[in-house]
Amino acid sequence: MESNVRKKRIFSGIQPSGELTLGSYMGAIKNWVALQDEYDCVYCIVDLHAITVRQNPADLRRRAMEQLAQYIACGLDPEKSILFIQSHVPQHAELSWILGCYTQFGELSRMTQFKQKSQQHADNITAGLFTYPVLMAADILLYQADLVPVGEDQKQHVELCRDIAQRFNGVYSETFVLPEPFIPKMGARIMSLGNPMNKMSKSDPEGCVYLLDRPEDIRRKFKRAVTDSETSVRFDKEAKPGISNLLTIYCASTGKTVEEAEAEFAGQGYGAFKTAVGDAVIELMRPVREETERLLADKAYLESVYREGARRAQYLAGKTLAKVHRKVGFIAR
Ligand code: ATP
Ligand code: LTN
Repeated sequence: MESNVRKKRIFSGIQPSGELTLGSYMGAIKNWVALQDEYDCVYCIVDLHAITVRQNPADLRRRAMEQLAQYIACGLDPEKSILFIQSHVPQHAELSWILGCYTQFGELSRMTQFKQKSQQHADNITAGLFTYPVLMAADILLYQADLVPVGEDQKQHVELCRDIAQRFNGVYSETFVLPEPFIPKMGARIMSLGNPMNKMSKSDPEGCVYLLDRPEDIRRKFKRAVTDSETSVRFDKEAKPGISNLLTIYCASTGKTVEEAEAEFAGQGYGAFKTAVGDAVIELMRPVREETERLLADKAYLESVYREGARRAQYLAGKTLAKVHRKVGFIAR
């Protein structure tokens, strides 16, 4: 009765398509760390996904390594969780092909991220960009994940994954666990500092804070953050998107509630508030940056982590893929 005793499984991943940001930290990684003790966690660096838009090979390689160091520096523990690089586990691409044959063209056409990215990269709308969510479904289903901790923007993809799994199970009997998105209450959607109507994203250097930014850069970015023409620090997403975003960041950094933060800055004006938010983020990120730098100097250790991670991931992924081959009607190897 293995299924009754096993801890629930978590899977999540981030593309090494840019430097990690405060958005990816607060929307995803922070949660990943908190879940490590209670769940059986598998965390991936999804480099196959990254090449759905053009990447410079040297940058991609460097960023994948940096991302692994950052995962560990943020508190992911390779002794507790499986940390690995997607292209090291061939079962992801293999299952992705099979699942693509159980996914409708219409479903993929409706994906918001595809619509956005195909506008951003209008000269290079590849089949890979279109089938991106199928590969993501393969990531999740290979590990029979129960929960997928992600930011709000990835909810639609996890729901599609669930639909594909349900369809496959319906045709061939129970094969995949149906996963659910797990979205944080505070920090699900961190907005750009330059334009609080847009999501904070890696590809917008001034609007976003990178985990490896120096304190002086962080301070400058918060000083320049777009606010509004009032003076009161009050949470109101519609009327005050900039201030509300800063409050979200402040609370997610300090653990304070919105009410506590509003009271703290009552009557103080925006200048003092922005400085305090910047300082809170600087203190939050300082140990992460220092530990990342230390780890990057120890390549042998990082290599041992991703090798061991790939070995453990392949074992789990291989079991699911064999089951899928059997169900679909392939001859056993
Ligand atoms: P890109 O700009 O290349 O699309 P990104 O910065 O939007 O990348 P990823 O790094 O691919 O996002 O996202 C990693 C994880 O962090 C995902 O789970 C995503 O939901 C979450 N995330 C990313 N940006 C934010 C944000 N601004 N607020 C909350 N969560 C976010
Ligand atoms: N699509 C996600 C990254 C991603 C992912 C996954 C997240 C790829 N595979 C599996 C959770 C589970 C993104 O763009 N942030």
